[in-house]
Amino acid sequence: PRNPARMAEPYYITTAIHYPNGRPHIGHAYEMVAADVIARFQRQAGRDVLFQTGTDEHGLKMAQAARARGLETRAFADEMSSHFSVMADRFQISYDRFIRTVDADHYAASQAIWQAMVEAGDLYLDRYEGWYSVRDEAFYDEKELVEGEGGAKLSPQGTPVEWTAEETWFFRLSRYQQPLLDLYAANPDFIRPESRRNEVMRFVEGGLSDLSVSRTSFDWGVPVPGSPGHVMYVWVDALTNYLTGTGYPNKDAEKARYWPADLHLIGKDIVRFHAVYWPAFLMSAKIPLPKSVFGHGFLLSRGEKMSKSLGNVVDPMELADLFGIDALRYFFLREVSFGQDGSYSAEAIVTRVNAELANAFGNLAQRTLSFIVKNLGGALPEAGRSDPADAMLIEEVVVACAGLKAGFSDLMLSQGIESWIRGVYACNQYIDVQAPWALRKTDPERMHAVLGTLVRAIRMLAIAILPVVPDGAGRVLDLLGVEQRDHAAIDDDGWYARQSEAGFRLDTPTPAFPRLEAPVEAA
Ligand code: ME8
Repeated sequence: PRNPARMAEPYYITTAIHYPNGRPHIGHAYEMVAADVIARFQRQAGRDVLFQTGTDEHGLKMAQAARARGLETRAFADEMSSHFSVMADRFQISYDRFIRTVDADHYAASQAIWQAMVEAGDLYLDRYEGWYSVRDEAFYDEKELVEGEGGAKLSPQGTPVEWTAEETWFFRLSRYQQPLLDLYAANPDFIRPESRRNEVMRFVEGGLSDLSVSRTSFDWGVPVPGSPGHVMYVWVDALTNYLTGTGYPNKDAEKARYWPADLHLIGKDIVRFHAVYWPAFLMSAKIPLPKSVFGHGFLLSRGEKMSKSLGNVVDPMELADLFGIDALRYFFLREVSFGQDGSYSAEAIVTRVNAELANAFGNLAQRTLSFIVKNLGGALPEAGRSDPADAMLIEEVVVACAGLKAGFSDLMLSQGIESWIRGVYACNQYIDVQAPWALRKTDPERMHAVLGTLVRAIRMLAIAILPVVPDGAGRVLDLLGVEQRDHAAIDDDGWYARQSEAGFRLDTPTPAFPRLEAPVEAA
């Protein structure tokens, strides 16, 4: 049987897999939401999407966090990972797989890529002596370290480092300097945004040392095949999660067609791992490279980096209780220019969401639909005497939705939404100028045309914004009786005729985007 989804072009998108050494924070929610919006948008555009997110559960950081709580590491990982999957579900993240690095198929994939790197002659045993940051799970060169208070040595990320000396396997990263530089030169979009690309190129141009890729001082990790006492360096197995999701090493796996990934969406602090180590591992293992890596910015609470020590971590689940999911999703993508850092506060969320979602779009839908229910008994207005203003509005809305599409295709998410909101504002201007309520007695024929135009515009705008606010936009489409299969069809105007012919009637609407109240204690 022909399955249409199988014929569509695959699109594989991943988030970073998150360390569940603590509860999820707003940065984790932000990353998942951004990836989810892109995944939903690509599905709507007809791509056959595979979307993976999950948790990164090995490494010293996890082992230490478990020990600090007096728990067995696996039990701790099970419990903490579930907070991330619960959060993903709460935020309407439409992932196809929530991967855990303790999953059996992930062990198989990690050991297979290891074996392939052995076969390439890229792994050798030696003694590692150098600096390690447990917080970053990263090795640093002496020359990269910075001085902290009291002369303490810190990583460039400002985290403590400790001297480590042990026998480990090394990966011949030094071999890949030129191939990596060639990769960046040939594929300007491999690393985005531009600022991150420049950073990575400078780092690689500065020379690459071989990388320590196994540990012997603890055992919480994927065992190195044929090398008792060694577990893989957590980043080797973590990065491999992207391959695990496509059934690697089984080339005939159901999901093998999704590799290479189209987009690894990650934060700016881990671009080096994804744009240097990962392509080098893959080149060594003779596996095709992902098409692009995008390093998004950080979400900061009133401009400060969130951290447990600063005591300003805000639980995303609490924010969800306060504001609702659509509001947070909209705020994250609208407020922050994607790729740059952004700041959030309760006031900023309330202001943005009320102005654009509740007042501009929500109210447009609410007043138009309730007017139709009250004055036309809910029947979709039949064509009335049209006016050039009607065609002009539809044109403005078409352009606004096309702008969203162009922005989203290019990962310019906030610019895409900005284009969309211009279409909403155009509708509000139109409704004020045309004043359908005044036409009710004086010119009902013209009133019909105005309401009909608005219904068409609202349908298009709701479809366009669906990837961002699936609940509210879905509710508007439900009210209009737009079926699921038409949720991708922005310019299908046959819909309107079909609905009218079928005698469809609107029900009394309730607001799809409620106004928010500023919470006192969260300010
Ligand atoms: O780095 N704002 O996990 P992680 C936005 N396990 N994004 C943020 C953020 C913030 N304030 N804080 C963190 C890891 N992030 C590894 C990844 S991938 C094979 C392994 C982002 O839990 C961060 O940049 O520390 C990263 O992309 C993700 O959250 C998980 O961070």
